[in-house]
Amino acid sequence: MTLELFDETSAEPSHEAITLGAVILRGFARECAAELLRLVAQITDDAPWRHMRTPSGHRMSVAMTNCGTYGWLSDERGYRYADHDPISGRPWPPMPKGLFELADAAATAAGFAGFAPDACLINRYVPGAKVSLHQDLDERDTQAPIVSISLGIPAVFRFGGSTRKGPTRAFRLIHGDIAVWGGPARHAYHGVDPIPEAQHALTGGVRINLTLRRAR
Ligand code: MD3
Ligand code: FE
Repeated sequence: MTLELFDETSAEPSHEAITLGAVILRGFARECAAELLRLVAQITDDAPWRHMRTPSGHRMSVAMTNCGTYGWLSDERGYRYADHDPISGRPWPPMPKGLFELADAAATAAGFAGFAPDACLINRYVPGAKVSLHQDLDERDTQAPIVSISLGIPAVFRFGGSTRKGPTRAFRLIHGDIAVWGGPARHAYHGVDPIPEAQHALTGGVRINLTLRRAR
């Protein structure tokens, strides 16, 4: 395992290549982070945080919601995208234009011009919450990348290969980082280690991650 070390106070945005098709754009969302958190608060007024259940019945430690035309769901029927929030019966809140444009700009900076996300899964982590190693396989468009925006307290993100076993590399994702995952990295196994206790001026003791996707 390698833990990528860097200076958290570094002001300079930078590109950090992970593997072919994957890059971390350090600080790409730092300046608009407060605005993004306001947008998340508006979204969760309409489509509140909820802990979904895995198809096997386990409650996920991460709370989730969505915005965009499609939202990702997990329940006893499996994993899928749906155009309505099953709690309210209404369409998911629309994807804010600024969020769409930020994701498109990040994708372009990573070499994926023309990204047009139609779904945004929003994850909320409290200390101890985690996401086990998994692949993102529910999106129909496998050419499009996934753009991930990290806000609030840090996480250790784990990146593996095309099988669940085998080595993983760990990367620390902090407030304002954007990661783009496409091409050969698109179907790699990945996860998030249990989040350590921390405080952030804008989010308190939580981490928010937004993943923008082309679902259909
Ligand atoms: C690498 N979220 O929502 S974001 C997920 O931090 C998810 O909340 C994590 O995994 C989080 O599915 C990780 C980074 C990420 C997202 C999708 C990927 C990395 C990826 C898809 C393929 C490869
Ligand atoms: Fe994922």
